[in-house]
Amino acid sequence: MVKTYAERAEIFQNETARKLFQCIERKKSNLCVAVDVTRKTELLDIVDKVGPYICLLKTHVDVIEDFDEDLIVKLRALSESHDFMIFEDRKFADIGNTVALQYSSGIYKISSWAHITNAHTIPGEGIITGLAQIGKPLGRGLLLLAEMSSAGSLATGSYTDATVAMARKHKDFVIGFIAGRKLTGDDEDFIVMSPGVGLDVSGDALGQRYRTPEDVIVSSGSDIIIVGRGIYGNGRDVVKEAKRYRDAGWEAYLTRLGLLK
Ligand code: UP6
Repeated sequence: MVKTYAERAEIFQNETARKLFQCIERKKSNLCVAVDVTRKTELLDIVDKVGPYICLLKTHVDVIEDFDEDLIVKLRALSESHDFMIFEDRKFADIGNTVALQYSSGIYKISSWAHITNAHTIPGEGIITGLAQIGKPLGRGLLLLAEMSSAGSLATGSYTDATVAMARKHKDFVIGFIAGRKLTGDDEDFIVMSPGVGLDVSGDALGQRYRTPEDVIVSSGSDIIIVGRGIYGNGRDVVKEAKRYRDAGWEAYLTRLGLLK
């Protein structure tokens, strides 16, 4: 039996995972929007527009040219007023001691504002323990990159399996995976977020590959669709596109539950 988001909100030890599932259920949205723009005002404008339709905002804070503290204050205010959580897609990839510093310090102080961040598993388990030292006391959640959407990704097969094994050892902090599909059985629960989702094109010129919400959620058992340029790219109407992807993601979820068709 496929569990509902509301049922899964009860299962997780991690506070961020529980809150995310509650938010998904409240807003009837499994849409995470990835806003990869380089100016603060542009980022805030898009987030304000799509905020009502998303459960999660994914940032790449290091691409913002005019980053300052005020951006974080405003993003947090939007996260409160529109009711969504924040995921900084930092893709940490170093030894535990270094990632702990990168997570807590420097210009961005990611751990102080991002509910969720993520890490590659290439360095081994120390990357999780390093990030957990900072994030766990704050109630944050970590996603492991078990697969990637880009062509020729090396995160496949035994690498993906070893990543799942690492997650199982840190269930209080690791809440799930970046992957194209559900990686575990129904007896254990991890959140799967899938990037590389688009309804109109099949890829970009730099190796990105797109699949539809139906494909990732119904056929592959993923939980959250991550959509970037499909919503804000090419002068698109961001509100219209956010609603379109929210509806497509929710319809796919209802189909997976057997409530549609
Ligand atoms: N992302 C991927 N694939 C991965 C992991 N992360 O595309 O395997 C991230 C990118 C980008 C977003 O860093 O922020 O998801 C996808 O954006 P797009 O929809 O505009 O292609």
